[in-house]
Amino acid sequence: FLSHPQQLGVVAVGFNGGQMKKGVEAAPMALIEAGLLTQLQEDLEYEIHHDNTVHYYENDIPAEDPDHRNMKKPRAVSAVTERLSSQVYNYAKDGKFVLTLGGDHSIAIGTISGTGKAIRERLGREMAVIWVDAHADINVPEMSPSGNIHGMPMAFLTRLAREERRDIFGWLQDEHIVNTNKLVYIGLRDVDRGEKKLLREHGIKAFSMHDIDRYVIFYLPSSGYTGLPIMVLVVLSRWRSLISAMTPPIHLSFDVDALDPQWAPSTGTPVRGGLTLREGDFICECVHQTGNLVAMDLVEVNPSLESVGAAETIRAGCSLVRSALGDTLL
Ligand code: 6HN
Ligand code: MN
Ligand code: MN
Ligand code: MN
Repeated sequence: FLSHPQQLGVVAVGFNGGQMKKGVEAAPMALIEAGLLTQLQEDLEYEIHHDNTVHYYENDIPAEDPDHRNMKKPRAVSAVTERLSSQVYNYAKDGKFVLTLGGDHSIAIGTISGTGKAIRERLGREMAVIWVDAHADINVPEMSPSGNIHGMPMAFLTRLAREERRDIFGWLQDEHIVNTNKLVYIGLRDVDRGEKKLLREHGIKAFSMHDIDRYVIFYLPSSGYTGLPIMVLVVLSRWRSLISAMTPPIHLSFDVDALDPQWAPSTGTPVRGGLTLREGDFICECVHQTGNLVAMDLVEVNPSLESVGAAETIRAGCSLVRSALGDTLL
């Protein structure tokens, strides 16, 4: 029942408070207007559960929100992600696949805590997280160069960062937490010094762009086809039935800035040297083929940046989601 659940819960999160640039809150509407949900319903035959609302969480955002431990807008991000966590949980506890359209990447504190809790209750298992991003987003507040919480979600989700105050992520309980040995990164190329140290110290698995280039070169046939970057995922998809019993349920958190700015220019923190759209789609297809994907976030599309590239970035985002939801074969 983990493989390709046909029930799809959609949460549209118009939140930008995890970083400083306006515009990322408009992404869910832009993705929906581009036809994403219609495609999932009509082409991929999902039954979609959605409240037809983009949530801005105005009533959860406090008027006063001074910095705390170097974090900007900590109470706003905490309140919004706490609310989002229960929205996601409510879909996931019924066995629905949960698709969350962000919003900046701070919202992953809500989505991953929500699915993590539901999977523990339903299946008695720890969930794995595949984080596809140019960035590791695992800064502990004190070591963040920016104070922007979208660079910190994995730190709170793994408890490498902890805060007792209930209104600043103190609501995160054991059932929400991700084990560092259940986290894998793909696409990293802009990792802060403190983050590198954490990844090393905790032995967190990561496929950097270097690893992707290495496997692409290794597998590159003379035709110039640039598929097959992620050996491990390919292996997973080959022995699906054997491996799926051993593979944990997977939450895929996809930051569109994992793609090269050539394919996704409209994003708040673009970094050159990224994935091609085809490589991004291929990763999503392989994750889908494990049969164990239970949730996906698509974040950091900002249609107001790089106006010429906005439509292209939105199209890329739609393509990634379709790939993760099984739009692979003819
Ligand atoms: N994102 N590592 C930088 C920071 O400010 O902590 C950039 C974070 C980017 C976060 O793209 O989701
Ligand atoms: Mn919604
Ligand atoms: Mn990023
Ligand atoms: Mn990110």
